[in-house]
Amino acid sequence: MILRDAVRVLVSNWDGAHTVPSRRLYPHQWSWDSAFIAIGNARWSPRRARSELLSLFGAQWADGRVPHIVFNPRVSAGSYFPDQGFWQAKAPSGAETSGIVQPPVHALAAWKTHLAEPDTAFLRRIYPRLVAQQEFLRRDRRSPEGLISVVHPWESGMDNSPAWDRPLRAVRTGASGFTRRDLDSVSADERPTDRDYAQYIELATAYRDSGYTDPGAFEVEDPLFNAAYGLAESTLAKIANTLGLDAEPHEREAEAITLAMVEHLFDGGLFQARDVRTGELTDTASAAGLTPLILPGLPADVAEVLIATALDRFQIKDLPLPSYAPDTPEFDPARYWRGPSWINVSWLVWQGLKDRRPDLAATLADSVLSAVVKSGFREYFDPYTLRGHGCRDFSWSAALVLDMVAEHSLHGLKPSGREAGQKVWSIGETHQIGDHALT
Ligand code: 2M8
Repeated sequence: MILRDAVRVLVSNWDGAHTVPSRRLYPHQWSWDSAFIAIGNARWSPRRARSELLSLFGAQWADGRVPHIVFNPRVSAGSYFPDQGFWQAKAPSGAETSGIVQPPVHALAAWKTHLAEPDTAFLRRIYPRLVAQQEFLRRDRRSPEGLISVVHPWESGMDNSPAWDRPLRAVRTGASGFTRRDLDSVSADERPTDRDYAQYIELATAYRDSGYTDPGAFEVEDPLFNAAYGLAESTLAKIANTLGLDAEPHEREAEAITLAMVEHLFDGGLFQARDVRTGELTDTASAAGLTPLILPGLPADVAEVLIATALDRFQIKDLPLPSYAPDTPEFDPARYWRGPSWINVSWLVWQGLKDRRPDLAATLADSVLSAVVKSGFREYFDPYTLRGHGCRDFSWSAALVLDMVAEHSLHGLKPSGREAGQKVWSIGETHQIGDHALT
């Protein structure tokens, strides 16, 4: 049964206070993974969801940044590259961390955790930390246009997306003398190339050597990152209201970033990334460009255009959202962020469709669940064959499936039965696992 299997993955990847994305490939704590994992854990163990978020924010830096990796000192250095020796960074708590960030989807995770089991003490504890996370981005990363930039492809979360090919042309490929560990467990044709890695290390080294202050040769405004930032502000408004605090500054900020995104990034039927160094839009077709659908204040006409693009270029009636449009020469159905379907990006778009087009949201959820039924909780999937790629037992795949199933039962949707003889998910079946009943 899919719900039990999802919980089994999360339990076996649990490390006492947080969850690793994958035992072998990613044996530490990752920032946006923990947010997605908390969203899933909230469905069966809100206690674990709170712990996931609080442990991550325990490694927050004094400047408010939430590092993209918090290293587990009990895991041998060298089991992941680049390790703590490379980053040379420490949080005030003493935790060894990286020095870059990831999309700020954590306010949403905190809010969903609270909704699953109301806990104002938890909200009170995490709210100032979530605010500091946003303040870091405003202070260090905001352009005159009002948009937030990322200074490394790893910060976008969609590491080797074709959207970064052009901005990366400005980056040297000189870094050498390092050993990749990802290829120990995943085949090279499903991962970034050695050239990509040389550039990642070049950029991370320059940023580290500047004391994590100066953006190097890569500085882009990514639509997914900015949408997450905007959604965080709308969510902080809800949290502030619940705590009896002033919500208005958050509402204003959410509105401002939404307008700035529409004005500067919306082009050609979807949101583009903008290269801050050249001022040019990337003119690409990443699924990141559909994620602004999660912004509650997105103008209805813009949302309609995005939905038309999702139907036409990303074929969401038939496929579990590809990470890059299949009608492009760059599309690769098996290589990492260059085309395969990823459950977190599909989940974000699904969130954005739920109120606007519940029929399409249901279809998308159905495709995602079909991929999991066929191939298990893999890291990513060929959108056409649903074959699984990357690592197995991947935490956010399990977590977000739990969330999708739980919400769908609320909509009273029926299992599709697309896989002959196999239930895609069962509605009305209840399992008592952890603190909560899974329905
Ligand atoms: C992937 O990124 C890491 C670097 O941060 C890697 O390739 O080693 C990405 O998919 C990223 O979005 C994700 O957070 C991370 C852990 O799952 O893996």
